[in-house]
Amino acid sequence: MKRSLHSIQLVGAIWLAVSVALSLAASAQSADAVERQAWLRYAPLDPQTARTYVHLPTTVVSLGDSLVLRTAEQELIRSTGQMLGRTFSSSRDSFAQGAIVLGTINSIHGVAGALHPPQELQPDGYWLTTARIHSADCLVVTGANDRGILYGVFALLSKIARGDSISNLNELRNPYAPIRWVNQWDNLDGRIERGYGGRSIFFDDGKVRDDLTRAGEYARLLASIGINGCTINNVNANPAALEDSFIAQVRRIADAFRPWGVQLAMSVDLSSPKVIGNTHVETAASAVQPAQSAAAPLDTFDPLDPRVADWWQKKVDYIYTQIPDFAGFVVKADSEGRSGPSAYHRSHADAANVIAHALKRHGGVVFYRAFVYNHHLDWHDLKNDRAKAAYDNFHPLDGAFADNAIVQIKNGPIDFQVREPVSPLFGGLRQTNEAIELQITQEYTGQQKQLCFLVPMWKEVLDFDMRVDGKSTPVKDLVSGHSFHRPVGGFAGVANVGLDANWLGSPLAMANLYGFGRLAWNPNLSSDAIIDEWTRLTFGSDPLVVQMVKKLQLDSWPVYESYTGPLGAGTLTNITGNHYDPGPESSEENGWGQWHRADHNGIGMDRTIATGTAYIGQYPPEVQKLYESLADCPDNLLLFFHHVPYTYVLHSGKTVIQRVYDSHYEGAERAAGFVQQWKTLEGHMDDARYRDILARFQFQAGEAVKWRDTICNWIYGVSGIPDQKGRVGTPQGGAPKASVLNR
Ligand code: GCW
Repeated sequence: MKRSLHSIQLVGAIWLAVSVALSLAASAQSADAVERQAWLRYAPLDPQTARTYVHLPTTVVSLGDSLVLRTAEQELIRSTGQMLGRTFSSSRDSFAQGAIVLGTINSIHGVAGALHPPQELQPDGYWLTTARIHSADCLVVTGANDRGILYGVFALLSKIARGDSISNLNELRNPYAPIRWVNQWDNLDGRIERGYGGRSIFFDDGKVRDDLTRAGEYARLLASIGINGCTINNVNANPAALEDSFIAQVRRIADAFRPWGVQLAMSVDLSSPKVIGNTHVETAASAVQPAQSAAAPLDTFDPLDPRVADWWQKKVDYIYTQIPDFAGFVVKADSEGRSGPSAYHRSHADAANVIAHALKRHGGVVFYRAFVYNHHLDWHDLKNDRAKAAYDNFHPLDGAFADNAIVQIKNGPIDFQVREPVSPLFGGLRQTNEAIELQITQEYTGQQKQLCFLVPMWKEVLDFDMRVDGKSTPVKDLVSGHSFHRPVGGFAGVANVGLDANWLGSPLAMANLYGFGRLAWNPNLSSDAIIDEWTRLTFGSDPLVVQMVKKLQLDSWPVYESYTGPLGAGTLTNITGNHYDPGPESSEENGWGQWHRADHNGIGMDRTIATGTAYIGQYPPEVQKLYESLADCPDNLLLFFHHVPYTYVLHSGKTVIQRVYDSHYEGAERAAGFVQQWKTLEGHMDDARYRDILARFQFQAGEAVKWRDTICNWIYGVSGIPDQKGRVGTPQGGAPKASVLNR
């Protein structure tokens, strides 16, 4: 009897444990599902705000039946219903009670002939307006193409989610540039190079994942911010990605993207023709099968060899049989050990053009990365300078690239550091298409463990006036093709989202993905406007939350800079290792060229024309003038351009060394302040999010102290000059540290 009672109790306990575990799993799953929506939560509006949309018609009439238009319709119906608590439904032609009408401008003319946009609608542009159609008041969402309609729907939903008025709508928006892409650095085995949000959403164990739900969800997020292309694999490309059998798998990813108007692109290795075989397909064939028996690889990848041209053509033709809307390729060549045209003494233009030519008949494009440099530079030679590499390699080739080739240029001349000047190459190409490459994944800016909202940095870059020919030529106009009337151009953001519920490994870091898309759509938006949108969409409109989240985001880059690398000192992080921890010694005495040239007498790279590497000479004359003289050079880039004694007095009146000490102490203090500021939000959001982000700020505060102490002790060790405020280099302060650089 006793035993059976025990076993009943045991069964009961197990049942309870299992059901608790199941319900926890279920609620965890739903929390995950919400997190995955990122800024597209579309939470129910408070009743008062919801009432302001009472006149929004609940009938949606779509003029057409394309895949993207159907996506737009479903997104509108589902999300308005969720936010407003009313039932929206689609109808073929029921205008009587008023309707939200979705259609291209041509199809809208079929029902409202007199409706003309106030300015020309460009591809992907949208127009939200009102019209009388069949004697009923209608809200019209139109575009030049279906993608424009989808973007218009997202713009409308964003307004409602943020409680903006939609009465008397008349808003026409065209994208600033045709190219608005993200790059993913996903390896085929499922790891992501410089990815901090989990494993690949596309690949696992050398294959495309069976479950591509996340790929579809990602495309939805991308579409909502106007991104129209996504490169799915690492620019350090595995040639196997171009095996025919692999392309047949990649086709499923393109299928997941397509409803959202996101076109798939791939990174390719230039040596592919020599590594993998090819199927001989007829382009006209209706049902081409993946390779049964691939031809043997070639014995060359020389871009000027006709067999290589033929190889690329056949490969590209095959891809288009599988993925008819394939967008194109990204190429990293002759860089960091990748193979490249130098193997055959050919130019980068030769390499780009053989691929561009193969893509041309299908409407595809090739991005050729300008991130080409020698990573075995002799560090003893003070005239050597990695920063000069992109311009030196590509400026002489201006005009030699095909019309559907685009040179993809990182924002700065080194590599996504916390502070760099803009790459001079933006001003060095007049007859070549350009795109700017920005890094959303925070490789050198805290790896999503620390907050660093990059939109203000990107704005500085995009607004920087290069003064080509002494005229206004801001970087945003150079890369979008406006300045020199190029056929294409635009923006590529290295995103590296992963399977984590919050995509990037941190909920607040998602503002960078959002901000990249918004800037690619319109670089004239302010940082404040972008972060305001993102915060309201992600956290709702509680004024305290909005104000505080915005403030923290907008403060985060300057704070991160102040404790990791003030005065443009370059890379003080561990560059031969994780690119995260402080490691100032690792920058020097190696061939990577991310040098700061700190020694006992001074610090900084002399890049002047007069006495240094002459990097400054790559800029147009007005910009040269800004940086060449010590007197004019802005403090925040001083050590990027000049080698100065530690006692050099800045524009601010402080010496360099004192500024370094003060900046690190202030930065660490401000990072600690983030914790206190965040705490004011307790009870203003769901507890899980509140605690998660609090823990991140607490961690960051500790990291800032680690950075402060490492850098301050290091620079004291190198310079021997103590902190005037007694924090470093005194018995009370940090101990001096012997440095390999103390030579
Ligand atoms: O900064 C470096 C990164 C590499 C990256 C490279 C590049 C994909 O550390 O991981 O490789 O840039 O942009 O090609």
